[in-house]
Amino acid sequence: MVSIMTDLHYLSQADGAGDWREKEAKDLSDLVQNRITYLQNPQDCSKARKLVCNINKGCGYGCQLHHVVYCFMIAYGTQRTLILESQNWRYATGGWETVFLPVSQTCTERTGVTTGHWSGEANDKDVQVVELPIVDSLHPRPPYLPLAIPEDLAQRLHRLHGDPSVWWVSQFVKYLIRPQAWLEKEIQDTTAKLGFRHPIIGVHVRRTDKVGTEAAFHPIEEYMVHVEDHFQHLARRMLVDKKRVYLATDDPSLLQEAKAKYPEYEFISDNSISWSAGLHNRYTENSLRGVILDIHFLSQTNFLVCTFSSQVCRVAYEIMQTLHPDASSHFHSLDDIYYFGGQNAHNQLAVYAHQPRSSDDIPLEPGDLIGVAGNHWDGNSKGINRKTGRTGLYPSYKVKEKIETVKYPTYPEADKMLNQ
Ligand SMILES: Nc1nc2c(ncn2[C@@H]2O[C@H](COP(=O)(O)OP(=O)(O)OP(=O)(O)O)[C@@H](O)[C@H]2O)c(=O)[nH]1
Ligand SMILES: [Mg+2]
Repeated sequence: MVSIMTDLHYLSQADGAGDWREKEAKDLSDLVQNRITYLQNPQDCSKARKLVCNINKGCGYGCQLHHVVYCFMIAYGTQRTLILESQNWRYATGGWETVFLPVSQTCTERTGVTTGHWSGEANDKDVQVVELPIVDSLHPRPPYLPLAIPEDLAQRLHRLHGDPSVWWVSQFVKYLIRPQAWLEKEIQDTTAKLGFRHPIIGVHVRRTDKVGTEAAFHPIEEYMVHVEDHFQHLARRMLVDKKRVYLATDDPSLLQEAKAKYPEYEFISDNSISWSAGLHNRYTENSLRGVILDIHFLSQTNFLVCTFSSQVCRVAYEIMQTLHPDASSHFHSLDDIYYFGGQNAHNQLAVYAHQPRSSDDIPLEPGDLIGVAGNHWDGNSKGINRKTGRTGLYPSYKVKEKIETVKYPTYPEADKMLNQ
């Protein structure tokens, strides 16, 4: 398996295909970033159509960032400038701009001639300022939601990336998290202070309030099996001078435990960040700095081992996509498959027939539509066959992803500026 993966890696670089991928990834990202920049900086803010999004969803940083991403995707889909309200943010009363650049240079006021709550793109046509609720109470639901991708980029994305849906999400994250100067410097200083260097594998261990309620407890040993596996994989194509692990966790006792149990590894981690991540200190500016740094370093690793039930790791995985042409396979999740909270159905298409091997299995016929619920990471996935209505297990290799495309508006004015 490892040798096939290594061959595939080298094949992907052969014949200049690697250079093509690098350029195509950059071109696509530039295209989308430029469109977002165009949308966010209307010449006359008083006339601009706006979508208002308040960051203060009652949840953690990863969840709130995804909430803003969801707003942004609908803003892009309805061609409205996103107005981000973030006063009295639970992490920083000063708001979003205490850490990140404002989402617009020219238009941050929500004022307008008419204002209304979201009631669907067509109904809101003549309303200048539309307020968006959290995705959980969104009605009607527009087509502009993950995991769909825009039709005008679909072909290129399928050619470039192993998971175009994540790539699309990652473009909004990329724009949103452009750091303020102090944060940029903080990231550089911390990189040096911690001795963050490649190759390195990122491990995120989500504990405290998550365990037993929303996710199961996973001992460090479970993560390290995959860390060791992947270092063997890396060693076939690069020099692994030292097995470095970037450890991010909200459990401050874990670093000592990991060091004691795995002396042949170098654990890079700031224990004071873990202390600041506990529920009692969580909603503070110091903790915000910590989680931003942890996510930054996780995204910079060669490979991520974590639980995708946590938005912290899903954000890191998304950012990782903006740093490589295709990092869709650079992770191992101990629990969920990738998802976006509030997403539309995640479907797959059966490509091979399947006869049940036991009562846990469901039959498949080529062409059947399967709503996937999860991957058991043992060769099987669980889901519902939408044709037969039966729920159960099936071999993961017998299906392929069905990626929905949505007709998003195009941005010819923005694209023209890019080509000049
Ligand atoms: N610095 C740091 N903070 C963390 C870490 N894990 C969790 N946290 C904190 O706990 C919060 C968890 O809330 P969310 O970001 O919504 O993520 P989650 O709880 O894992 O996922 P959901 O329950 O699905 O929202 C984070 O935003 C951080 O504030 C970690 O590894 N490092
Ligand atoms: Mg949470």
